[in-house]
Amino acid sequence: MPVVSAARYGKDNVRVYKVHKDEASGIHTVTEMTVCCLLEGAIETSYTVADNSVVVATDSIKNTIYIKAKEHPVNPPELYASILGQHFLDTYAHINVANVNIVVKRWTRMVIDGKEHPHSFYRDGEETRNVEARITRQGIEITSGIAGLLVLKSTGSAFHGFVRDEFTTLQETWDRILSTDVDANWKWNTLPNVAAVEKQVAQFDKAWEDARKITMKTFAEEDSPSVQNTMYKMSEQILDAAPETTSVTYALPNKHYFEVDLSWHKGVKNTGKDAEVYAPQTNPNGLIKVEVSRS
Ligand code: AZA
Repeated sequence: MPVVSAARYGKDNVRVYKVHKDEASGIHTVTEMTVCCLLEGAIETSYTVADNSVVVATDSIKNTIYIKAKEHPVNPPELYASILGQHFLDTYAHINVANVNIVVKRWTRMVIDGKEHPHSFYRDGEETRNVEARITRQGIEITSGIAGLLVLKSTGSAFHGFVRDEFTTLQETWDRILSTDVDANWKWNTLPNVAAVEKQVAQFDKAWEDARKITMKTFAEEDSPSVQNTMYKMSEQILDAAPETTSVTYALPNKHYFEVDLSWHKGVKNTGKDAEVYAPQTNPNGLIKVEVSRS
């Protein structure tokens, strides 16, 4: 007879907004996030024999997401994810794992006439701050990350010395456009419980800020010999900046910008050192991934 070898279920795409209103100053702080919470445990019978007595309804999981957001801080998202997941383990003996994923959108405070506005914000890009937490009775595994940070540099990138074979048409280049959509993640040492997560809250925000800075500074300042080498240098620095992490991953699409030969029009020069007008490519794109761990 077939067996259920893996199963998880829950609510995905739960959108949550929370405002903190500081009474004294009148300053509001807002957070908007999308939460996915999937449970694992002794739930096989719900699949095999329609035993719903082991099922916490996904609607209840959604409600729990709202209530826990009301009762507890939602920042940093690593802490909120841990608190939410721990609730299910504390409440249900047959639930062994809560997988909580959070995607936080940007709401950046407006600066009006040089002053930070107390309650107005704008979306400065599609970049998100992400958390994937796996909460178990043995410990809490957390991976934090950045996704959707679109960057481009108009020079300071090269790619040469690569394999040439019968299928190679790509020319070597010592000066090219480099653009990518940054997806970077850093995995934390497993923490024993929510109290340990709470103790290290400052590190989560610091690592996120450091990872953003390292990614952008390295991207901007380095003369990149390849995406591979650049992402390795970024990973090394994040491991240094966040000693409680075990590994860093990057996934970087290489978003190509092709030169356009315009010589057909009155001999216009638009290639090599004369290139100014390019054709941005939607697809295909290179995709370069790495995981860098402490040796
Ligand atoms: N890495 C790069 O940085 N650029 C490339 C590659 C690669 O592997 N392949 N084509 N262009």
